[in-house]
This record gives sequence, structure tokens and C-alpha cells, in this order.
Amino acid sequence: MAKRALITGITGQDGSYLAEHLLSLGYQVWGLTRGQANPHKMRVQKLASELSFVDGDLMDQGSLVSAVDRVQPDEVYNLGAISFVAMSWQQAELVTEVNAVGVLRMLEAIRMVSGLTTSRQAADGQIRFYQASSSEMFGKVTESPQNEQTVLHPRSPYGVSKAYGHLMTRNYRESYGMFGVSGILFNHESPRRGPEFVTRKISLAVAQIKLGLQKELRLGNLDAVRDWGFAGDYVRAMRLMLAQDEPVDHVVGTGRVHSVRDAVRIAFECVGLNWEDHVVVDPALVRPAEVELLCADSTRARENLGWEPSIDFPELMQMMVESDLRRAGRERDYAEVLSAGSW
Ligand code: NAP
Ligand code: G4F
Repeated sequence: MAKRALITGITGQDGSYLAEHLLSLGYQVWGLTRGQANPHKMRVQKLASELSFVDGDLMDQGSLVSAVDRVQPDEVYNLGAISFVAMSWQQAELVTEVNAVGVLRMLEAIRMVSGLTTSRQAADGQIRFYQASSSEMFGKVTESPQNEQTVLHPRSPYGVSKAYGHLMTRNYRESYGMFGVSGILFNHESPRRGPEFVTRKISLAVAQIKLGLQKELRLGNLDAVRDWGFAGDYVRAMRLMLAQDEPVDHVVGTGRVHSVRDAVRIAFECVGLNWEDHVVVDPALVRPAEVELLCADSTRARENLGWEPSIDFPELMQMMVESDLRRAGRERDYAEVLSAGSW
């Protein structure tokens, strides 16, 4: 019988790639969507037409119990979050409610629907739970590269909220015998990445500048270093973690690092431009407490899951720039047709 998966965060970057991946493996997939007319829902439905939807919000315990009860999933992937780190200083309480308490609510929903108590531990056939943990939890790193044992020192309300969800998932595993795992994923990007994140902000600006639609790109800290990979590769690791015999957390990243400055240079080179002619450093975009360096030691994921990334960073930036060039070109042509009055 086909496995049933419930994905929160279905309208986000990873939700769409994971839905496509699970559907391609024969799963029945439900996406949790919030709000009475979520504008992102149609976008993901276009990508994965066999996808079903169920209403719910990580802020609302009852809605999660109803969703889990209705879908009766074999696997729950909790990808829903407010994921933009910079925003977490402005709305720390909301970020904590969604990213931290939201994880507890989903664990509780699974526990209630499964009838688990501390005296009645989960058995075979239980609902398996994946939590989207983040390398942002390592923050002010104590060692490099970072692995599953590296001390957590988050530097933002977002990082702190993710640390709570991470530890609570471990606690439900230890308290109730739940098959709950966290994937500690390093930055992963794609043409579907939100425009507020630095790689996509860069690829969108490069396309606009190349077409003469924009002049400059304002950025914050160019010295920050990240381990960037392709989102389509990372969702494979999520499923593999739930397919193991034992629930074990895994770090997922490429082990290769680049600075924001490298990212800008590579992206502008894709269209034959010099980044220094266009990039302006804006101190207002520098964060109150920066994470300077993240680099993954994914030895466990490679050995246990057989996971490997398939795309390197220059290829990823090229993919994103080309996609945004096509999009910007279409929009410009459309605007020209409209202004020529030929419609
Ligand atoms: P994303 O594109 O920002 O998507 C976030 C998703 O969360 C959206 O579908 C959003 O739905 C949903 N959401 C927000 N508030 C919610 C709420 N109250 N209840 C239910 N859903 C809610 O993020 P992503 O890049 O796909 O990342 C997926 C997950 O992995 C996140 O938890 C993120 O923190 C984590 N993560 C990401 C990375 C990365 O580099 N991408 C690395 C490590 C960890 P709406 O359409 O309703 O807003
Ligand atoms: O692209 P970013 O906003 O990603 P960040 O903060 O590393 O967080 C992403 O990865 C985490 C995993 O490590 C996820 F958990 C999280 O949800 C998210 O997906 O910023 C990357 C770096 C930062 O050091 C930032 O200060 O780029 C620097 N940066 C410099 N100028 C900028 C900008 N970031 C953004 N977003 N915008 C700028 O103008």
C-alpha cells in the first residue's frame, strides 16, 4: 500500500521539492496550508498536481490534531516555519510561537492521535516524524566543520527557536519512544528560494541589472561564509532519515564553503558583469549578531544514508541566475507588449 505523508511548509521552497520527490516514489502526499486563501497554494499545486491539501496552522493545536487524524500519515515532515533569520529580531515572539512551540504542538498532535503516554511507548507502525532543524543553531561555532555533536550556540531568535524544536524532538523520542528525527540542514537554495534570502536576492538583481532594469544591489555583510547546496538534493536526505531502522539525527551539507562576496562574484560572472560596479554595502542590512561561518561535516549522512550532493555552488548560482533571467525577460516582454497597446 502507498505510504501517506503529511508535509507542513508545503508552500515553501523545500515543501515543493519534497512533495515532488515523495510523489515520484509513489507516496500519497498531503500538504498542510494555513489561511483562508493562501496565495502560495496554487503555485505548489501547479508543480505537483496529485498533491492533496489539509487545513492547519502551527499556531493552532486543534487544527494539527484534526489534520493528523484526517490524513492518518505514516510520515510527518515538519518544514513549516518563519525561516528568514533577519526577521526574527523584529518578531521574536511570533517566530518562537511558530518555530518552537509549533514543533511541540505537532509532536503533541502525533502523540494524541497515536494514543501515546509515557507508560505506553510507541511500537512498530507508528507515525514517523521529521523536524527541519538548522545549522543556524550552531551560530557562534565552537569547531569547524560542524557535526551532530557540535555545541549549539544560536545567535538569533530564529536559531534559538530551532534549538527548542530540535531538543523537543529528541525529548519525545526519549520520553515516548517516538520515531522522531531532526535533519540539521545547512543552507540550501534553488530557483524556488524566497527573494529575501541572499542567494536569490543576488540572482534576481543580476538578472534585472543585465536587462537594464536595475542599477545597484544593496547587501549587508559580504564576509559571512556559508555551506550552500541545492534544495532538491536536501529533500532526499529528509526521506532517507525516516527510512532508517533507528531514529538518528543527521547533519546535511556539502562541506564546501563560499563567502557572500564569492556568491556575488560568481553570479555577476554568469552574465559577464563585474560585481564591484554594482554592489553597494548597506550597514542597515548587517545583523545584530552575525553567524560568520557555517561548514557541514556530513560524514554520518554519507555513511548511514548514502547521501551525496549532486550540484556544486557555481552550478547552483548559474541555475538560479539563468532562471531569473528567463523570468525577468518574460516580464519585460510582457510589459513592452502592454505599453505598446497591442492588447
Ligand atoms: P520557506 O520557503 O520560508 O517556507 C516556510 C513554510 O512555512 C511556508 O510554506 C509557510 O507557509 C510555512 N509556514 C509559515 N508559518 C506557518 C504556520 N504558522 N503554520 C504552518 N506553516 C507555516 O522555508 P524553506 O527554505 O522551505 O525551509 C523549510 C524548513 O527548513 C523551515 O523550517 C526552515 O526553517 C528549515 N531550514 C531551511 C534551510 C534552508 O537553507 N532553506 C536550512 C535549514 C533549515 P505560508 O505559505 O502559509 O507562509
Ligand atoms: O541567505 P540568508 O538570509 O540565510 P541565513 O541567515 O544563513 O539563513 C538561512 O539558512 C539557515 C541554515 O543555516 C536556515 F535555517 C534559515 O532558515 C535560512 O534558510 O543569509 C546568509 C548570509 C548571512 O550571513 C547574511 O548576513 O548572507 C548575509 N547577507 C549579506 N547581505 C545577507 C545580505 N542576507 C540577506 N538575506 N540579505 C542581504 O542583503
